[in-house]
Amino acid sequence: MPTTEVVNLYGAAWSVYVRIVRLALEEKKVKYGLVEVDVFAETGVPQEHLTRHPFGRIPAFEHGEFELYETGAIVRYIDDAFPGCKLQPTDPRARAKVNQIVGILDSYAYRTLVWDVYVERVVLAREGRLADERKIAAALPRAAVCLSELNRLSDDREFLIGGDVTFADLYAAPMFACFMQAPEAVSLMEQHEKFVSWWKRFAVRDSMSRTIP
Ligand SMILES: N[C@@H](CCC(=O)N[C@@H](CS)C(=O)NCC(=O)O)C(=O)O
Repeated sequence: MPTTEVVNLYGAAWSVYVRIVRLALEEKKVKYGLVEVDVFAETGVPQEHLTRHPFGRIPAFEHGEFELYETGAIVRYIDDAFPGCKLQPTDPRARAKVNQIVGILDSYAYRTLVWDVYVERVVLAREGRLADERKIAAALPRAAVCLSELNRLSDDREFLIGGDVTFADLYAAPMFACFMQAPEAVSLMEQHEKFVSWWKRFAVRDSMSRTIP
């Protein structure tokens, strides 16, 4: 497979899922171009983007002629197709735990931490709009379960699972980069020492600095 073919990522720098893919590319040291797509444009999702991603989401990815969408498929392809560090452990139990954490982040944490807390509390305030306090209040107990499970499942080592960076870190970090800006995060996080230590280490990683929205 020609790894020298051009890699393009279609999306927006603010997007959590785009950042997950960018982190994978950065960690694997793959050169890529980020092509801005505004899926929230007043005129709707741009028509040419719907040919790449019929569901109108970001990111979409291409490597030469090869096209993909869905973050899980994209990061697995990047890990398999390019040389460099491996982003998935080979040990079956460690690999299963990475997949479990990714599943939790995808299915439960993203909507709760990013949309229901960060967007309501931080983004709307930035835009001078009022937060939906009921939505935030309803999200906090769900956020507490996410944090307690992520803390329980994570190892007390350099990364969430084991001594090497994995998809678990790459999925969690962009979500926590948002969530940690909400004042509510402070009290929720303080009970989860292992997870807080991980965040402090991972937040200052080079790949994180190079992908700041
Ligand atoms: N299942 C998709 C989810 C991607 C996703 O939800 N992306 C958000 C941005 S972070 C998006 O495109 N939102 C636009 C919308 O909801 O209309 C994936 O894994 O790639």
